[in-house]
Amino acid sequence: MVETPKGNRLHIGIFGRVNSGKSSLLNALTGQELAVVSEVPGTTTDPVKKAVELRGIGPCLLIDTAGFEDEGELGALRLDKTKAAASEADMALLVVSATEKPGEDTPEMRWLKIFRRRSTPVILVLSKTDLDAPLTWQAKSWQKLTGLKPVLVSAQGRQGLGELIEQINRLRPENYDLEDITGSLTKAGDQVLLVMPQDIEAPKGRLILPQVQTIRHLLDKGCLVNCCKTSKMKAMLAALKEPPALIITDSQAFKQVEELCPKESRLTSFSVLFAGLKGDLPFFVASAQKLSTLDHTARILIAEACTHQPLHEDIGRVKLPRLLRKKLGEEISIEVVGGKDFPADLSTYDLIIHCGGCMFNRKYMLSRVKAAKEQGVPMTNYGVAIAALLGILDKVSLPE
Ligand SMILES: Nc1nc2c(ncn2[C@@H]2O[C@H](COP(=O)(O)OP(=O)(O)OP(=O)(O)O)[C@@H](O)[C@H]2O)c(=O)[nH]1
Ligand SMILES: [Mg+2]
Repeated sequence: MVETPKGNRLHIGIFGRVNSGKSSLLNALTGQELAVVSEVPGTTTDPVKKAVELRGIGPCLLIDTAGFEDEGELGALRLDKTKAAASEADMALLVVSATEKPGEDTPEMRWLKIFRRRSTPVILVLSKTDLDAPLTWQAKSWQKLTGLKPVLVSAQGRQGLGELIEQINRLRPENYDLEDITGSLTKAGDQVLLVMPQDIEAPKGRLILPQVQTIRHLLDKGCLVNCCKTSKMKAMLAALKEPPALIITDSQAFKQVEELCPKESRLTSFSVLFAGLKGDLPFFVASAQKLSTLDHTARILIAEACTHQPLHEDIGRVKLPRLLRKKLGEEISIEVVGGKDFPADLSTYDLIIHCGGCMFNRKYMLSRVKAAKEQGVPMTNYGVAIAALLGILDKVSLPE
């Protein structure tokens, strides 16, 4: 039997305070006593990784971690390992015991921010629900604080595990392996250069998912793939015999890369390519071009799939409004909606800007596109709108 390579397994990290029931959850999910459980806080010291085939999920790698809030020098070392596990996780189960009080100033809230910064999907698990605790109130309080509806689980009573598996399936990052990410922009044998700034947002020791998926896609397509950081682009171009057919970079590095881009090469960005995977790219681009016709009287709807609490430098609530106000004027009207709250009447808006929709499937995104089209309202998405606001959209090559 050929083993599923580790890299192709869904990496599910289990995080939470010491003694919150993380190891017990791993055992309950697998139905085996794989991790040591005890009432002594700090039982798990190093991340425990188990490659398992979970019923209803498929091949995954479960990562049990040392709890947060560990004291002492050893604690700092453990914390580093937990952080490394966090950057490896495709999704995170954030476990909070029903015996703990919800609150803004809790380790869970701090870790949630870390996961969100990395765009890691999080499932909040309220554990030990067999114990005497005001569960309904607890669940509501956590939901209010995090925007996430907790899944109620008792590892001991084996309750709530089915619901948890359902949530994992609903939130698991979509596998784009079969999608033609670069579409008409590449063909077998083409030389493609990826210029990838590795900034502080990039997880330590890893590439972010869109970069990994793009590389895999190009390899499968039979392209000749080269990668470098922005600072090495000049040296890379000099080392190549011919200019690459396509150069792909990040929106933030676009201007710099464009200056060095040979005239024979086409240029595009990761966010625009991924914008095209979910949604209607030609419509999104045409709609974003409307930005140049709007002024200070504009009414803009920003729609987010997630219902999470606004974070500092959140794209939908901070970055995008800032760019929009800078371009159109401080007094423009911006309305932000989250989750499934999408107004039925869109006719009062001049433009809709939707998030990438990683929480929605393509079908659902397209139903919103259809509603916008039917009401004659332009709709674009974050990646395309940002490219337009930065003045680079007309320089981006688009796949057909
Ligand atoms: N009643 C009840 N107790 C539980 C449940 N899950 C875990 N416990 C108990 O909680 C204690 C801690 O459980 P662990 O699974 O070791 O917790 P952990 O989060 O891995 O702890 P550390 O590794 O120390 O960070 C143990 O005494 C478990 O028996 C549950 O569903 N119900
Ligand atoms: Mg443990």
